[in-house]
Amino acid sequence: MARRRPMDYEELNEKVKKAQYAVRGELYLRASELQKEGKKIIFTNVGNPHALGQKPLTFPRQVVALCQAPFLLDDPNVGLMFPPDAIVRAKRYLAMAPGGLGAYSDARGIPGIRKEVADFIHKRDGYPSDPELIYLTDGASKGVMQMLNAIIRNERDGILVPVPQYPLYSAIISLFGGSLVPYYLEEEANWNLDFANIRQAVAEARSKGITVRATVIINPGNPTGQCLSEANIRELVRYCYHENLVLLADEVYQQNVYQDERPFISARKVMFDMGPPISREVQLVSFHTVSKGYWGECGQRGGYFEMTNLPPKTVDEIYKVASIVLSPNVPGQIFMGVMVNPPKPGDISYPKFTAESKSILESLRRRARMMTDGFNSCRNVVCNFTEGAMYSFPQIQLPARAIEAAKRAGKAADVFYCLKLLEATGISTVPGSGFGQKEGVFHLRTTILPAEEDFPTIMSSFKKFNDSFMEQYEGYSRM
Ligand code: DCS
Repeated sequence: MARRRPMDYEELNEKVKKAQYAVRGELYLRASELQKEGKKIIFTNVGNPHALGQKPLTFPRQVVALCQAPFLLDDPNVGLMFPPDAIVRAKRYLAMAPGGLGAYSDARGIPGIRKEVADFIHKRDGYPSDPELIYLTDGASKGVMQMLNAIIRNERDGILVPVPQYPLYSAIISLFGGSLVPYYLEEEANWNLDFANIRQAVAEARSKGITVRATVIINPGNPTGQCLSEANIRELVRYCYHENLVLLADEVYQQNVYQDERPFISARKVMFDMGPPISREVQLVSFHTVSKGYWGECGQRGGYFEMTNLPPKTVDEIYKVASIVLSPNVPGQIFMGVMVNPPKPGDISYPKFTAESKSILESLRRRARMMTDGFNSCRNVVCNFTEGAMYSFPQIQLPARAIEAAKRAGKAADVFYCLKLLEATGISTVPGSGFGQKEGVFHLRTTILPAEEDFPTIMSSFKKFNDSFMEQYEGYSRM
């Protein structure tokens, strides 16, 4: 028998094999196959706005284009192609980045851009922010990875994660060999935090010998789309204080808010508003990105995290680990700089920038509404309104016969439903089980990102499929 080699499947790191990431899982793979066979697929499995036709904002692309091709700045016609404020901004970034975009930057990111981020946070929250505690990253994902890497020591270290959750968290906790401690969000209360659930989750974990060290919040929520109230966040911060937990605040959807009662409020502002001792004690790391909002620049991989109340020696260790991979990508850093410091009133590019961003955000708001209403008009489907983020997460109430049919097919019931939906309509979604859901309750996640003009067709094709699926399995059950 041939000997096993180190990278044969059987010999791989078990943690790698165990990690799961449903956003690009079975449904996505099947959708890709069908696409190769020539079927038209609507990829609503990933929050990837440009892939579904969203146009990039003009100003940041102009700035980055000039930084990428600095020889254009010496062209006598540059003023015919680029507005003067983009030219000024590109020159400023180039002056901040010795060697330009082709050189590694500091592992924490370009200091001048970290200062822009600190100014943005100060203005947003009303409390000054220190650029030394802000690290730029290749998207928020890398920041989350760095933090969980620093926190998780062994399998007894637990991280409280909301369920349903964005599977980045479960996957990374698996990769680093920690324990995920799930706390359920309350679907009937529009996916709000329920502290009885949190306390129970922590007590249960502790009884198994797990040290709960951190809690994650995703606000606005993915996949659940809720915007947390200030009171809810305050209670969570207080809980972190009492239970000695690091708070990891995933706030990548802070621009994506589609209701007016609860505007976005950062965990950091809530914590500082609470005053000492909490504001000086609770260790908080907040994450942001250029991938979401009305930017949607997912492929540029720009992000940052800000650390609050982490001691200098810890910050140094995180710097050291960031240094091992040298530097976050530099164009992504420039996108972040422009995102936190966009054109201001009076700038030449301001009217265009505002018109473009407003139009994207208003359309997302309309799409959030159309999608929720569309789902709620379907048989056996109930859906909370997408208050924020980019997703709709309807509950699909599957008849017993459908659940049995899924079992016979060797599939989880929601996977079975989503596969049938894909085959019938070309709509590629993610089954709720990829995010976690209560036993016996089924969901799917779709983005609200398809082009607005395609919505009526998509929703009616969904309804047609769903209602006849329900008809088939309910009718069958009456036989
Ligand atoms: N945090 C949350 C809550 C996210 O939804 C995502 C991306 C990220 C972090 C990481 O984004 P970046 O690394 O690009 O900054 N969301 C994925 C999703 O659910 N669909 O598409 C991407």
